[in-house]
Amino acid sequence: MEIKKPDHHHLHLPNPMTRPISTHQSPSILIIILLLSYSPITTSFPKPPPIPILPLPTSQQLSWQLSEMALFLHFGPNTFTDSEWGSGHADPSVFNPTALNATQWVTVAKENGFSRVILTAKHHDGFCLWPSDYTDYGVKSSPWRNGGGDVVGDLAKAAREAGIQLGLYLSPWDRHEPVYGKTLDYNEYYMAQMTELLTRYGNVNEVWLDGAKGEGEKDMDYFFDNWFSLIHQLQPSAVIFSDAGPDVRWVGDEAGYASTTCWSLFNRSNAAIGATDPSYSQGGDPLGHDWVPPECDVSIRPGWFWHPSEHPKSATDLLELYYNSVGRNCLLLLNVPPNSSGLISEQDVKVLGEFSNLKRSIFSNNLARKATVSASSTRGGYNDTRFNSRSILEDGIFTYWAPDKNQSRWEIRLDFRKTVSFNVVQIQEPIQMGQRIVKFHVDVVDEDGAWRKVFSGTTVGYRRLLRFKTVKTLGLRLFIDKSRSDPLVAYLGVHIDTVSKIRTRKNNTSLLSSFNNGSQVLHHIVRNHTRIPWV
Ligand code: FUL
Repeated sequence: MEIKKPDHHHLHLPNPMTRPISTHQSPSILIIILLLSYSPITTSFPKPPPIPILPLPTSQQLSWQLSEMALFLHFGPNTFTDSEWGSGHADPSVFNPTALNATQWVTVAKENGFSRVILTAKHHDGFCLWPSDYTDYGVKSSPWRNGGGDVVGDLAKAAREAGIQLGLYLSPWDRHEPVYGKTLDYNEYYMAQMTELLTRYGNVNEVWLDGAKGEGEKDMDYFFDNWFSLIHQLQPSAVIFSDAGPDVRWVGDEAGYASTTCWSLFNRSNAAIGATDPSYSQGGDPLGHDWVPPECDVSIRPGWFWHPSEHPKSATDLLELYYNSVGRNCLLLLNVPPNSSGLISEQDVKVLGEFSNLKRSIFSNNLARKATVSASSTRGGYNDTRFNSRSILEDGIFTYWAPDKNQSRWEIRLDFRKTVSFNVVQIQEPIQMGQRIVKFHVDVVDEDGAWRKVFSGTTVGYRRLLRFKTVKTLGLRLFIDKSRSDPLVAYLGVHIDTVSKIRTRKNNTSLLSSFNNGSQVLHHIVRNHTRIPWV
């Protein structure tokens, strides 16, 4: 272990590696120390930070990942016709929300920790929630505000005022537009609409595309590369989401679950919109050359659109989703569909409030803050506060522990000094330096002083949340067993969760809670002619 300052000397834990420095050093050692202290070399430069390991996130991808949770808003004629995939022939007169208030949507997002809202500006039915110049099929033909309303405009304004980021979903599949199926004409139409959305409403931080298309639909090509260039030109701070990136990838299911091994590394050349192997998307690729992190889209209700007969999941279900998405290196995109009056239903608001209270009660208290922290080594030496192991107690990813080079052991240790109980550990990597950790494990010390493994895991990435049966212990150690390069740890959290039901899953290194309300999960999704079983 590194040499500690006096107040850190008193480790209470069994530590075979610690050899305290004796005050009765041999005379020759004392002479060397004296000589060194009179050395004529007076300038010493700090050790530079380690080299980041490629591939790396762009600033847009970093800002996306830091936003952690986004609220998805599916809204349109389907909300009024009790349907999911509108035919594209619903009369625009059906669209008539009596109390639409985008400020309410944004407030619900903000109060519950969602820093981004993403609206279906156009879903598969082709109905435009903004007054597009290129079609009459949209709000301008509806009775809502006598055809003078603009849902995208209202949301953009409310989001800007609240400091919430905005994302827009423009469905490629369009069941209304007559030129759909004529490749050149439809691509021109689509890009003209995209231009309207990206030039009229200020900053747009995410553009959401998907490959969904019904059976037997007209065949045509989408000019994705043209679309991507246009989006990046018009909105340089936006990330583009699709099955295949380029900036953010679909996680491979619509149940809100990522794989326990989850890399932001990915090979875009192995993926195609509408035809990516979901298992590839779920885990990412440890050998991937591109940084394309995963986003988990899932609905709070059984459907994506609001239906009078459906109800939201419970707060503990949402907590479960959080563990299995944000807690596995993903962004959680939770769909909370406004109802036919144009508001997020009271039921959903209540559940979201309960969920954020649960989350706060678990994660606002980090027991590690009361512990003495030490590490197997520190880059630049113990006194280099930039890489010191105590950095893991600071929130965020921009301060981190870094070990010395060429170490055979990478370990961070917490000495709690008195017995504590916990069942959740969270770990964060400074992903701006690349995703590094391949394998790790966590030990705690038993009453008889022996170390016992409570968890072994694979990837970490931006955030990894681990649950296990409650342990009572004086100490914890995190071992990085395998890493793509020297491992870096930005945060280590130790928490107690009294809500989740913990159970052990066979053939899985992780211990998971059960998903309480399976009936509310979408068991199948249909994506570009493929039925993908729920995972
Ligand atoms: C899918 C669509 O088909 C669903 O209707 C929904 O919008 C979901 C988020 O994406 O591909």
